Amino acid sequence: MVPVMKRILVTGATGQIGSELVPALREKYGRDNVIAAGHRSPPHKALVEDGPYTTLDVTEYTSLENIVRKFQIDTIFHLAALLSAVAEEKPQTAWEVNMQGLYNVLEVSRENNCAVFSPSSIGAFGPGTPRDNTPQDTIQRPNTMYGICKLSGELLCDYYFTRFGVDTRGLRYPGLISYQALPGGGTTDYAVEIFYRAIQEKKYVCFLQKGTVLDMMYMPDAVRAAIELMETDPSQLKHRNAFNLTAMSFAPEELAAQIQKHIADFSISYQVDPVRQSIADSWPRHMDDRAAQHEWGWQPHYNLEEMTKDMIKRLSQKLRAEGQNVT
Ligand code: AKB
Repeated sequence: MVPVMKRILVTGATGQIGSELVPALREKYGRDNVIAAGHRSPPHKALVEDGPYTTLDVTEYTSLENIVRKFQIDTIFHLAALLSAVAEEKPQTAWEVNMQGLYNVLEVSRENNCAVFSPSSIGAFGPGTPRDNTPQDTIQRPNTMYGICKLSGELLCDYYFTRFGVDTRGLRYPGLISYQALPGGGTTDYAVEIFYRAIQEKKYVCFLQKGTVLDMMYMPDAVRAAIELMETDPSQLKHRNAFNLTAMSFAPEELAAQIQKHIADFSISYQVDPVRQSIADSWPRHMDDRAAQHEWGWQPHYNLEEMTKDMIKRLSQKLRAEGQNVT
């Protein structure tokens, strides 16, 4: 039976994915049925004006439980987490937020009969994983705190499904590119920063070296994937936590070349950050996402060319509307 989401909680709602997932869910399920929860006061007025907003620290079980009960939540999109580079700087905080937060969400969902969407990442793989056409089921020995949390999270979600019947589902997201909110602390952030610098200064200093190919996706596809997965009849799903997902793969110089088609005098140079470079070198270049295609019909809409065109257009509009400099 196709699941019905009536009352939805989105944790990490002010983050890169949340800022676009919340409006998409509100459009589909009604503004009052999607409760946005962020760790801090909302950065965009729209989050509060367009529907319910609450502050929440996901490491506090009782606060989470109170919200779930107060709003009679039946589905949680659990996005609150530290990204890879920040997690390497603060591994203890990353474990606390990423693992305790997920554990609390799963426990509250077991007690209150909620379905859970929990994003995994290319970070759940490691240096021993095949980097090209990375299989759905393969070696996973991540060597970063972020990756260890993502892999443990996949396993914990599997456990809550098989042991307690909690309807857990997840995706292994590649690097995500978007114009609304900045990612803040990931290894793939360069692919967002580059657009800001290209539009505002026509030059960008990249912290990953030339030739570093990584899997990537444009945010409208990432948001649609999360909603489509949660709307799928559970009897179709074999790989619940978590599906490989991809849309495009490129190295920094390939993205720069696409940008140059729109901003001819844009230039890229390189100043490598060894921490983020070594994280990137342990991640897949291109995942095999046939399980997602076969089990729930996944298809991306944006490739590198289409994403670049749309990003430049929409980010330029956004920056102009904010009164910021656009060259
Ligand atoms: C990061 O770079 O940490 C994230 C990810 C790929 O999970 N964008």
